[in-house]
Amino acid sequence: MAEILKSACPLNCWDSCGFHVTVENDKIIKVEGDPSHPITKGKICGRGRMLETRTNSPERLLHPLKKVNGEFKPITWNQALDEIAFNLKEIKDLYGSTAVLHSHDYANNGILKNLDQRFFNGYGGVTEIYGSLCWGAGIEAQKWDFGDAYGHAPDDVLASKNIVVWGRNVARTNMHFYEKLLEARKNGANIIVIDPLFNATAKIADKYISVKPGMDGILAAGIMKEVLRLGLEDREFIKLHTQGFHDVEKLVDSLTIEKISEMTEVSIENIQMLAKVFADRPTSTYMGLGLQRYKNGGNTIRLIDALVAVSGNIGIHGGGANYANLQVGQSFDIGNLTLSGRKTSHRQFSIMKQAEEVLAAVNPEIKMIIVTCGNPLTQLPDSSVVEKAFSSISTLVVVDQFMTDTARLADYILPTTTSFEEEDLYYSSMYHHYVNYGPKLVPAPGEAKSDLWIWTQLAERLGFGDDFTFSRNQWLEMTLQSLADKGITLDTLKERKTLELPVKPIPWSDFQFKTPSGKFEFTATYKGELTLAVPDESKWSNPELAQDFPYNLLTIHPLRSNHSQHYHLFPKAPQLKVEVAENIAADKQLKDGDLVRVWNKRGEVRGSLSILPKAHPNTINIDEGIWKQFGGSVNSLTSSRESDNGLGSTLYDCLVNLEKIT
Ligand SMILES: Nc1nc2c(c(=O)[nH]1)N[C@H]1C(S)=C(S)[C@@H](COP(=O)(O)OP(=O)(O)OC[C@H]3O[C@@H](n4cnc5c(=O)[nH]c(N)nc54)[C@H](O)[C@@H]3O)O[C@H]1N2
Ligand SMILES: Nc1nc2c(c(=O)[nH]1)N[C@H]1C(S)=C(S)[C@@H](COP(=O)(O)OP(=O)(O)OC[C@H]3O[C@@H](n4cnc5c(=O)[nH]c(N)nc54)[C@H](O)[C@@H]3O)O[C@H]1N2
Ligand code: SF4
Ligand SMILES: [Mo]
Repeated sequence: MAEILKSACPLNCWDSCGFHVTVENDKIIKVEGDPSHPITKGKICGRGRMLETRTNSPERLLHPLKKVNGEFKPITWNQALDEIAFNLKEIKDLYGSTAVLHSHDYANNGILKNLDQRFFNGYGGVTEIYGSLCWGAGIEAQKWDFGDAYGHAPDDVLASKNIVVWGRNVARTNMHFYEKLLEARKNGANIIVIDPLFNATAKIADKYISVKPGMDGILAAGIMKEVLRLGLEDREFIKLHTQGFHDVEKLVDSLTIEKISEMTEVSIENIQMLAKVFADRPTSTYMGLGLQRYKNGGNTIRLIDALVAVSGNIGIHGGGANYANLQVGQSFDIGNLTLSGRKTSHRQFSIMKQAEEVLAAVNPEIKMIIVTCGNPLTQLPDSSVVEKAFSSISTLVVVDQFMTDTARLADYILPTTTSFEEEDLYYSSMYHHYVNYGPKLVPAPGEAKSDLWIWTQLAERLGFGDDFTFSRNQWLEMTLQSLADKGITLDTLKERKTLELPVKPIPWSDFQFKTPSGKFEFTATYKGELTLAVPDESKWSNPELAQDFPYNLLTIHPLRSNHSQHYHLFPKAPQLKVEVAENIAADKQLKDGDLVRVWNKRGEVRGSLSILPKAHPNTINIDEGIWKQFGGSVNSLTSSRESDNGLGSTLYDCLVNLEKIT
């Protein structure tokens, strides 16, 4: 008989939805929204619903595989684990444990997914990756300004007079915030969207501002310049709670408003309009992650933070420089899980440049890469180098559910469970502050095993099995330890399925910042002043490059797939679509459906053209995540450079050219 059971979405997404899952005869039948979830209220997206297909797909990996003479052969778990453990032991003895690279991303938000780190720490400490393709530049920027990256509780936006959505593709990537925007609009809030693409969120805005990609920091400086010229700044907040304001005044004096308008390709009237919007408090700012994936990404977020501060919108109801909400993740005792004290060796590669680092590594060279919760071949920048690096090392182990582009390169593939086949807790530090419980609902197909089971087995073979002798219940209790006195225990969570975490709904309302000075730092204590930096690939920084490659390439997140996770499950095979601004199509006399080639010095892709109405001139978009077999990866075009503060990617800082092919 069919049963409807509660669960939660594991996908790396802003929304962290609650699910109602229909289960019949140990099989997932349907995934829907849980109407009783306090934030997501029964609505979920197609990616969530398709977790049914992901779980039941006949393409699931069912047995451990080993590549022998270029072909994958099924082997037993014992053989796979014995051989990998033997390899790990030998590598550690001969070269040291940092000859192993753990390459990962965050494809699954489950708390127990962190136990991979416990394994690698117990092993002695491997080469780890630092930084983030996703939000790294902006997180670091907010740490310099505020001391941490905290956002307002979802309902607080209903108190805003004005809402500025700055480079966040809300309708596509953050559907429950979109619902809130509709509610706020009904209440009379004024919504402004700043984005180079006229996306679905722009359609519901009162005003859409089209900006040249990568120029938002300069735009924020221009708005501040106007705020100051008109005397609309919040003098009291600046005087009592900030440090380095004088540097801001100097900075905005260094460019004329005409120059700012020329660089940002935003009219002076619109810059003046935005100054009045920010001064008309409370104005909330909701930044996306797309806008900081540039060389100048850290400065971009810092300049927007500065604008929010100068206009007096910090720490107030209906305000905020909302980017992420790290308070959520900080609620848990993740350190209890990872046991970083166990490691005795240590080396780090940046996530962006891991492929180059692998190729260049000495003392020790990389002898083995273990990939978890990531698909580096499609998701890391500059894929041709990634392919070279991941093909060059003697042992590549990939833990995944499907034969991805990365898995194809592996020497061993270990088949893992989907979220409905194991128990875990899910949360996201991107938007709301509720933790969700996800029980095991169905048995895993074939011989698929959870990531945790794999670490436990390997730890046993390597002699630190005692670190893993805990039940799921015990692991989850360990993670929730610090929350017990707030009434959040595993038992209550199992019973209620979702619980609100004790985080501040309006961060910084006490004006006690976590910076060294305790103030909001326009000039960061250790890190220096704001600068009016531009992207690496632009006519302002590299005119010759811009002559040969005149178009900005964005590779934003796809509507129907979470990165690379859903494309192969579409009923109709996806195609690579090259979306171009109207002026490009007009200049090159192209029409919808034309076959085009997009290239730069790093690589090329081919696809069919689609004209994007109202996109910023000279802008192209190709959605990311597309597998090789469907025309990908768009990352053959992107650069592995790091952002200004070293911790973010420059995925959208990318100039290309385009031509029609037959
Ligand atoms: N459907 C779907 N939803 C997702 C995901 C997915 O893969 N698919 N992934 C999830 C994850 S991991 C993340 S990180 C989030 C990301 O969520 P978002 O930040 O919303 O999405 P991105 O695709 O990273 O960024 C895209 C937005 O930034 C704009 N943009 C790009 N460059 C600039 C710029 O220079 N200035 C300005 N002002 N805007 C710019 C783009 O035009 C686009 O509207 O989405 C999550 N949700
Ligand atoms: N050009 C371009 N590139 C981008 C981006 C962009 O905007 N443009 N966005 C970047 C961003 S924001 C992000 S967050 C990254 C995401 O990059 P990734 O996290 O690498 O991408 P995903 O496709 O979500 O997932 C990777 C793999 O994890 C597997 N997986 C899912 N669940 C599990 C599990 O429980 N265990 C294990 N072992 N594996 C699992 C999936 O099957 C999939 O093959 O991509 C980045 N890359
Ligand atoms: S992908 Fe995001 S919006 Fe979709 S169901 Fe999962 S958490 Fe919700
Ligand atoms: Mo992301």
